Amino acid sequence: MKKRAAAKPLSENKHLLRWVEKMADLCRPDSVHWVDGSPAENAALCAQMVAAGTFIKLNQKLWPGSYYARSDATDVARVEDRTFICSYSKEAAGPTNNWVNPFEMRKKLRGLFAGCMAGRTMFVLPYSMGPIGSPMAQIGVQLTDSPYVVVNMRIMARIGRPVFAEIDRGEKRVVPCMHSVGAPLAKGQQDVAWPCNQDKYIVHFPEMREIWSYGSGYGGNALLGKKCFALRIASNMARDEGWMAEHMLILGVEDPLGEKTYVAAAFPSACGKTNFAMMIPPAPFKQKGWKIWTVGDDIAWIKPDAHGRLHAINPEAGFFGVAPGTSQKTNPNAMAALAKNTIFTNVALTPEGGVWWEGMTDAPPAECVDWQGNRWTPAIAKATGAKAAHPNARFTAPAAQCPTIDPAWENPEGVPLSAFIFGGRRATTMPLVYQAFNWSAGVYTGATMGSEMTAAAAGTIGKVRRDPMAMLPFCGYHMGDYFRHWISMQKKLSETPRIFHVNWFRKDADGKFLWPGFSENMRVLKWIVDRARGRALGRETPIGWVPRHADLDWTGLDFPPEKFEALQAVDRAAWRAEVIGHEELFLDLHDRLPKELIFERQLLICRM
Ligand code: TSX
Ligand code: MN
Repeated sequence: MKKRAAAKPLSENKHLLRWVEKMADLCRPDSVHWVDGSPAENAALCAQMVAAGTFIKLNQKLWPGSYYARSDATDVARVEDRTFICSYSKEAAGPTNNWVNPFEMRKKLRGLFAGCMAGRTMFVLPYSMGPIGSPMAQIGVQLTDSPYVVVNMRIMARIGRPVFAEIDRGEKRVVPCMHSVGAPLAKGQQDVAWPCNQDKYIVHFPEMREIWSYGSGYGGNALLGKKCFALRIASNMARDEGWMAEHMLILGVEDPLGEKTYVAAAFPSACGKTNFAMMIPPAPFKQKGWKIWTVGDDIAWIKPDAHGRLHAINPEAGFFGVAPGTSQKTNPNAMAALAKNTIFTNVALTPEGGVWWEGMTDAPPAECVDWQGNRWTPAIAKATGAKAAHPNARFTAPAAQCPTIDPAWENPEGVPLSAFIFGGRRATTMPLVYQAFNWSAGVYTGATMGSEMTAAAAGTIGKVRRDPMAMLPFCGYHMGDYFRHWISMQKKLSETPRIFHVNWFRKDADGKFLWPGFSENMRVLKWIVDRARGRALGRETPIGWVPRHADLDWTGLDFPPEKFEALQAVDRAAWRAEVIGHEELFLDLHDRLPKELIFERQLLICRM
């Protein structure tokens, strides 16, 4: 066997040392690098990637500390059809996950990983999801042959020496994560800017708490702490241990008395989750003393405390946000967060060495280089429809740089949750806001949520795609068991958070949005926190409690009662079709659906 360059381990943990040795023997990298997480190490990795053509250093006057990357054109998003939950039994994974027998999958992976890191460095990347030392934090070690992954994970998680120290304390189980871009280099072979493999496998072994990812260097496929660990593996841990791993933003609402109310919210993609997490109240609300604080924009780990109140942490340390559509108008706080020390992937590069994406400014630049390296001008875009940035282009930005980051965002005990908000993008049927009658009705609301397809395949426009709790691609086990776990959480709680459903996207008969959204959502959020604190009125409808026009604060916005009635209307004919849609979802999950949800559906039908 070829001799590997000697590496100085940064941990004394025997299991870790033995595993690294075993995996290096399998993957056969040229060298092994234990990641210390230092600024010097990060600078060296970035410089190495600039030399290799993976990174372009941006104009440091415009974008200090920031870099630009273009991925392979075939490696631009998560690959759901190549994502596998390899539990011992197929039934445990459920009908909405891809399942392969774990013994067969291990055999397959051993073949794929044999020699897969030839010509490359294997990084030993320790990371903590959640503040290091927090009782709610979890630890992983990712072995990866991608320096791009290391520098992104440095922003998205806590990495390096302090995590090795935590591992050596030996109090927490470590989740082993294998990752390779699947592009070994023969002796003397020239590397490409974005190595990857057309064959991709994103594999989870839920009982073993283990992740294997092959063939992709992009986002959720490769930054294994995020979707793979913090949602798919953590959802299994959470079910077994009595907590919750949710695809939710967390924000704090500060009222004029200085009291803070925290809420967690789940939305399907393309609903503006990051915008909502960093929302700025309208001017009259600001003047009165209302303020929104950001805890997280994507994932919440939620656990009952000793008094039976739910507390949440953001397991991440950064934002891996969709760039297109992000602007000073839609999200000034995100723009401030990404102004420095940020990695941009698949956006456009301007002649001054800056970045641009669709929706960033009102006027596009006169010319730039698009995400595939081609010259792009507004005229070319008009003629060919070419986008400067890929629609899934991303920024990787430190959460600490967000101007509204909550002072308690790294609180080891988390923040107390008073409400859950579910939402969807719905042109009809769903009112701006309603409050579920109780916990199980609220779980039903989350279980049946979804978005209407916009520009999807022909014939599907307007059809609702159900995405329960926004967890369909992220729950690492049977969705029916997941609903049961939600229902059962109530038994652990002295007080359940109130549950709401919102829809910023209802349209009038002419197809125009009825609600201005963005900052104006503060009016809805105020009603939500006032309801959660028992200080706002509502009206009972068949679907839940809704505000009357007079129950919202309209200072500074002309929104007539008639328009509000249209926005809040509960149309019985539309809801009849809606509950039939719920039944379709339930049929797929029937064998493991908790009876509470069947009963909730019956009650809803009876009330209508
Ligand atoms: O993020 C959005 N939010 C949440 C903000 C806190 N978006 C963007 C979604 C795409 C990712 C929204 N789009 C929101 C919203 O509340 N609402 C809408 C729909 C909308 C778009 C444009 C207008 C109004 C509504 N323009 C005018 O009224 C002028
Ligand atoms: Mn997400």
